[in-house]
Amino acid sequence: MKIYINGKYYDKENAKVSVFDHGFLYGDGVFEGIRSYNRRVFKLNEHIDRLFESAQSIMLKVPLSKEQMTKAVLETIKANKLDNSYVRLIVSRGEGDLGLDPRKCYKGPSVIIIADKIALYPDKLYREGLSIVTVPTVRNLPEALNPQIKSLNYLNNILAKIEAANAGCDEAIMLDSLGYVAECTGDNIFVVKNGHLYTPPQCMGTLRGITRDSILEIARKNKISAHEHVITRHEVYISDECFLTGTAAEIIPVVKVDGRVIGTGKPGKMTFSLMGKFKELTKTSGIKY
Ligand code: PXG
Repeated sequence: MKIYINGKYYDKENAKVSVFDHGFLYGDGVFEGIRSYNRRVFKLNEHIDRLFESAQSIMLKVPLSKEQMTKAVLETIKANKLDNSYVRLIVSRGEGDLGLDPRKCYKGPSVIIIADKIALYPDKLYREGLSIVTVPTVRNLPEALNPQIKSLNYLNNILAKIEAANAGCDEAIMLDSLGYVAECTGDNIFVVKNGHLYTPPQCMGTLRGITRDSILEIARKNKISAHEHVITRHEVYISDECFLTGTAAEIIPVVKVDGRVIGTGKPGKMTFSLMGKFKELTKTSGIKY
């Protein structure tokens, strides 16, 4: 495996950053998770744009231009000879001292690109659906640490993941501070009711997921009525279908929430149809390498 660190490639054993890097000490940095399918990087421009937006919000100057970053991602995937891949793109504040002050990170931010594979769930769960729970940890408040920022500090989501595991589940619904459904730990959530598709708006402490946007785009193209609308737990419980979207998980059906069986207890027609259309989109779009 060849890992990109600040313009050079290292083997996995030698791909190291300093323990004084503020990404490690404080989670001070930003990241993206990106997939490629059949030698095409899916929504690469959208991921690069979101990375730069996260960086802008935390006043982190990305040491590469968007064009250079795009090239570095494509070259790292090629260097690893991967036709299908999962890429982790990281920009950390860089090496500083033990204090919080990012002004002391004199060497400047580090760029790290790892191209690997990922399979979050076994195939069976994509056919049969997940059982998930609502957890006590509330999603970060937008006025504190906005969920639009994909920061290296994912403790909010990791706590929710631990609480899901404690309940015997693989994923968790996180609520916002008002008690509305925000999203899951690493995925956005959709419900289907009477043929209409609903997902929480991004103002509800919800990351504007790129897979989520792809589903809304597919819905629009296929004349499926889709709404960004506040959702309560009740509306999830009484939905006909429910599914999650994310780059790592892709589209995965949900068949049980907090012990309530969703719809028939099997993944629904709309979910399977959108899974198929999403697969098609990943095959036919994206930047070639
Ligand atoms: N919400 C959150 C909180 C995320 O972290 C998504 C939604 C989906 O966004 P995209 O743009 O990928 O459709 C994410 C991204 C994991 C893992 O191991 C998941 C993400 C990032 C890193 C790890 O599940 N999901």
